[in-house]
Amino acid sequence: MLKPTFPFLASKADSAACIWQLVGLPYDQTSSYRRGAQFGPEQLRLASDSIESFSPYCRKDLEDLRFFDAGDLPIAQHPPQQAVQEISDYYLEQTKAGKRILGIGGEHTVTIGAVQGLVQAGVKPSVLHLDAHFDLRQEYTGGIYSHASVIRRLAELVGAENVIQWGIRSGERSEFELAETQGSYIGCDLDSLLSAIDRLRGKPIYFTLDLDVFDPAELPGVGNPEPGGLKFFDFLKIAAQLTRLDVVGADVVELSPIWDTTGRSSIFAAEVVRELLLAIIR
Ligand SMILES: [Mn+2]
Repeated sequence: MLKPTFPFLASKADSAACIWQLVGLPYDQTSSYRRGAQFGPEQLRLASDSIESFSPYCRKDLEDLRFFDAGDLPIAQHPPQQAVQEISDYYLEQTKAGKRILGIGGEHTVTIGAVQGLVQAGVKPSVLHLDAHFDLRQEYTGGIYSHASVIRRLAELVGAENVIQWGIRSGERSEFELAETQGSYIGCDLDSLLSAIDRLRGKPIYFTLDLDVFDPAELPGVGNPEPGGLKFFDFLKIAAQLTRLDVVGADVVELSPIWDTTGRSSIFAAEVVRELLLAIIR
């Protein structure tokens, strides 16, 4: 594990007492259009220094939560299968020890390792997936471990009936057809997501948030921006609803800070992580 130079805002040093940990997953070897997601964890941590630990929205403070920043898994240079395996091994070990992880990407491929580790540890979560893209390809650019085939792999791990996809507004015809056949896609309407979350109460949930689900007018620093999309204030409504769920793992992926010279995407992502931590940590 590579220790972070700048730990995420308000994370505690007393790691043994924390159930939740932040883990950086700096990986972008399968990025298909614009590389740069491997710099996401570092820039998100740096940006966290510029925001408050107190949320004016839910009126809770990160200072009151127990979590720590475990640093980065050293996977940046690995081929995809090896990166997925090392992430999976780490999640397996931590889950067996009763720990829960919020992963910071890195491209979306990292989520395969995260959920694989949970499943191998005996936790079979339902997956809640927010993204501009389906990521349902069988394989992409020559491999089955790709950020364009993540959800296809997750459906194999937990069952397609346990996957919910929201916010998608780009994909091949075959991906739309598969999503409709397996019933995973619930559209882009906020109310449909809020009621779907309500139906997930009582189950273990893995929440995976591809930042390109947001409108690139608000968050341009992603590898594959897609016009339209989620607004920050609507995300706050989603976060408020997530407080009702038993989230056993989560990730925030695809921040690619080099594509936003203003730096606002990293700050945006840091606030998303703050609101997420405040929603899911008990
Ligand atoms: Mn995406």
